[in-house]
Amino acid sequence: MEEFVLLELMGPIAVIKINRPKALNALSREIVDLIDDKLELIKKNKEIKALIITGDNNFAAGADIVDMVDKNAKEAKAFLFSDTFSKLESIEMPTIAAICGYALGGGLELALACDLRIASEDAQMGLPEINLGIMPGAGGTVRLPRLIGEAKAKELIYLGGRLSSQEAYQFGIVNKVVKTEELMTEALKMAGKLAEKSVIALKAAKKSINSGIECTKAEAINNEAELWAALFDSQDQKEGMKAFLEKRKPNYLGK
Ligand code: DAK
Repeated sequence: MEEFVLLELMGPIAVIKINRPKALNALSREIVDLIDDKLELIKKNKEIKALIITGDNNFAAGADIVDMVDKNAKEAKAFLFSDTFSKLESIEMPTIAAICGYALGGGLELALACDLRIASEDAQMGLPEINLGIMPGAGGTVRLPRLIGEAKAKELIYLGGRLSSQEAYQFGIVNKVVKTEELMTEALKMAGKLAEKSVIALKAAKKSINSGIECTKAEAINNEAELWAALFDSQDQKEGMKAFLEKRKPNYLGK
């Protein structure tokens, strides 16, 4: 049987690959559930320090329209992607979406739930739901305006157009554009750099940034100070600062 979602472990880096090429990796209920299963496995594995999500030739051309066409409101609600995308967003380790081909609708929303996005030069991104008589419903109207601002997000969501990777870079959706054949090498290189850092410092930074967006500025500053101070009870903080003073590379243990 065809495996629609693959999980590969490469030392401290986990790679989730969506593998449904016949439908351009359209996200069926089954695929989202499989991604959820992989995220649960990753959460339990303390050796994993960074996660890459990618797709075979295409990232994902959206939620599966065949699955959705006949749904009523109640059924559409139960189709639910947001729990899995929120699980991805809040997973402790840093996450990278390695985007090739199409990342549309729910596909782009999946990438938006990642911390960082690298796109190949042939990638195309957009939220075309409006062209289907619906709107983005898995974080698109929430995460995109926070990421790139309201005006640009409204332009993309209202007009339902597609952006090239260069345009997506200019919009601030992707962090980096790379040659198509170098996408995974570059994503692994970035994940490798992340894996060399103190995992607890990275987790604290992610927590501070993610929660800071949700609360008031004063609460965020307070929260940041708590998370920052807590790092001083870690071996990694001592190692990082001693290594600097001893002019050597730090060896972080994640404690
Ligand atoms: N769903 C199902 N099948 C799809 C698909 C999709 N999203 N995208 C592509 N395919 C299938 C095509 O039907 C075709 O299948 P066959 O005809 O070969 O059987 C095959 O993939 C190849 O596609 P094309 O022949 O169309 O290929 P082209 O190169 O000509 O065009 C394209 C590629 C990506 C431009 C085009 O396929 C396209 O426009 N696809 C639809 C893109 C789209 O509209 N995506 C947004 C879907 S709506 C939720 C919240 C949110 C959502 C879901 C739930 N809840 C809160 C519960 C998300 C909604 C969406 O993402």
